[in-house]
Amino acid sequence: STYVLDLNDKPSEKCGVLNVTKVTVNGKKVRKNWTSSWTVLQGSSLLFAKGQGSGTSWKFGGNQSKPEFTVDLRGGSVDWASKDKSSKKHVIELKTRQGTELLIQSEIDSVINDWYRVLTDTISTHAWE
Ligand code: I3S
Repeated sequence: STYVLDLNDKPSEKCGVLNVTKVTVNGKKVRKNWTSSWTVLQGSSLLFAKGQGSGTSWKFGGNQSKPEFTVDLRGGSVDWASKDKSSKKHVIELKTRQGTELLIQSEIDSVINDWYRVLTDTISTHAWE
């Protein structure tokens, strides 16, 4: 059969390992705690699970597979973090409508650039929900 690859298609699912810390929860500043997280985008939800390295066998829904936390991207914003937010490079600042702010980071440019694009697209796709 024939496969057609639509290059304009926006992915609604993506996963990978990112370094993540919360900086604000429900509008309250919290102490940073960077952890490596298995990160899954499903529609307009972004799920984080505590990293088991880059374990590809890690699955949500299974026994030890509870997401650590989930954020709703609808009505949120994404931007590159300014230098005062972190000394790390390639840091994205993600703000939710619920008043949670996260920093997400990867040492690998291409990885963080892909996430930046996908998160930006997701937020604009779901802007009016
Ligand atoms: O923005 P901060 O407070 O300089 O963030 C750093 C601290 O959270 C530090 O932990 P403690 O000060 O709680 O021990 C972390 O180890 C650093 O990674 C944080 O800064 P970066 O610049 O890496 O985001």
